[in-house]
Amino acid sequence: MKPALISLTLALLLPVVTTAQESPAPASDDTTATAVPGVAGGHGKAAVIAAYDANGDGTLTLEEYTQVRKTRFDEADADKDGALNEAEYVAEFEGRLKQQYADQNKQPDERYENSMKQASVRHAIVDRNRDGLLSWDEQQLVAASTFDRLDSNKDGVIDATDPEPEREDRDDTAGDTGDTGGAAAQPAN
Ligand SMILES: [Ca+2]
Ligand SMILES: [Ca+2]
Ligand SMILES: [Ca+2]
Repeated sequence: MKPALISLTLALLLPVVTTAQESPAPASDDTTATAVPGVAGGHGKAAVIAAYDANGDGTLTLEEYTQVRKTRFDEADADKDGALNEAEYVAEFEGRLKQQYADQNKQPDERYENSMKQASVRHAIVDRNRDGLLSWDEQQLVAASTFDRLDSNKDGVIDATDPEPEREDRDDTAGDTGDTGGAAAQPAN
């Protein structure tokens, strides 16, 4: 069983179910732990392309990335106030995590619980102005750094010609906010 393929397939099948950054974020935690040879990390470049490449040409533009994320953001915004509170953010994340576990015929385990805790931590991190709400502008800040990191040859698009970034771990959502996210993303096991 190849977690990378599974997460890719999942991402392709459920492109619009996610939101805030990060669709591939949860998958990554899992695939990272189970060691995926080809796709280091899981929410690395390939997973992100698979999740956001709207027209399926293998090239992810910033426009596509933004458009898909906006759709997901709006879907997660349950009370339609234009921002994601922690509950909305975590609920969206859990939806993806559950789907991922179901796809792999797994039951929620310790890693699941850790991932959920991380989601709450991430919300606090990406909420730059600490008003308890992840605004679209704040979301865009995170996304911009993620896109820039994955566009490692800096030609404005993410595709097969971009060398895989060296540090692609878990900062899909947390971005440059290393410390907290990093610690949380390294479960005891
Ligand atoms: Ca909201
Ligand atoms: Ca905020
Ligand atoms: Ca590129």
